[in-house]
Amino acid sequence: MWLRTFYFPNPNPFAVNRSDFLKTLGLGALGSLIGPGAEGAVGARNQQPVASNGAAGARNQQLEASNGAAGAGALGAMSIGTWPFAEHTTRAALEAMRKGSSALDAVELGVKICEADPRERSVGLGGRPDRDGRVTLDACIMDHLGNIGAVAACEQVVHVSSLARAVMERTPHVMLVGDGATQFAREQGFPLQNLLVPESEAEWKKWLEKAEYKPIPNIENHDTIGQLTLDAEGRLAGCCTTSGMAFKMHGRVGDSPIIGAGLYVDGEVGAATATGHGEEVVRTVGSFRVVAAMKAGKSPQQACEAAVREIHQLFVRRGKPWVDTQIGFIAMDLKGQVGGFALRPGFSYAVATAKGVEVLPAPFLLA
Ligand code: SD4
Repeated sequence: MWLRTFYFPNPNPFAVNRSDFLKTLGLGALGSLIGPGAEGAVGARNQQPVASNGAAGARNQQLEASNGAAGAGALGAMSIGTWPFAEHTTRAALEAMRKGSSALDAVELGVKICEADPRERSVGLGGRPDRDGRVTLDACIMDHLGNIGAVAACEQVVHVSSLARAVMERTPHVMLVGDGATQFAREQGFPLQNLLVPESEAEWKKWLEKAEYKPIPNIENHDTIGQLTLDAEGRLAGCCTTSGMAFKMHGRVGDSPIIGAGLYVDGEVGAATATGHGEEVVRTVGSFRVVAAMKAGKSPQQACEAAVREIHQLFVRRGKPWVDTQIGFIAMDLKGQVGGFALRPGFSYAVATAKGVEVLPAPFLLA
């Protein structure tokens, strides 16, 4: 529920930017049918961020210092993941790595916990459906050697993270989508099942009463899980898995299964993953941007912040509203330093090291 506020501080967010949002989705004509948004007001709000930067900077430094202290370069294996639910998934990944699992096995094991939990309504089983009532999942996985696999708009498969890994390891391709992904799952012996739980179906039916033709970027209680692992041998891996935006258009794919956008791993530098408004993360190749900044010398914390700032600058340059959107990144480097940063307040991430597991609030750019 808090995310509703997080993403939609305006009690009537659609009045602000519906036409812009639809234009973003290439639905400008529909946007004009619905009516223009209050772009003028949005433009004014775009001027606002500078005021809050100082505060975010201060918070950043604090967080970086504490993460530096907790940094596990010297502590062996570690894992970080988006949102508080990653407390469990990172702990599980860490325990697996302590028992000898590779970073890749551990990250898959971790996110699968979330995918299997029907109470998590934005990932795997129980994920919210699209506007047609179909649950379609997106996922990708990447290891320290640049091996990648992804599935998008995939139905009937709970563990799309494992399916993405199967694409990586058992096909000559890097991504399968829609029916092709489900067909591959069937061929590989993945169980197929209905992913729509009664709670999500009820929400969808409620949504249908108005059926506002606008994917809502997060009415979720929590969100996409992006998780990163570093094993004791210094191997990095990452996985990102989601049901995407609730009530999206059927066939819509966000950033989460797109390597470079929702996830990127450079085995010689570090790794990053994203959550939030996927269209904006795809537009800016967000996770690659974070890793590239680390490669250029920034710490994970600085790199996440730099990426968010650049993305925000692009909103401003395009004259697009940012007030109703959210983007968050987390990152980890080979030394075990971690970072997280978001466009708006409310994002948090879990860090599991030999010292324990903690959920950290991410600093943000705009209050
Ligand atoms: C998407 N990035 O599909 C995902 C979902 C998400 O906050 O993280 N929403 O756009």
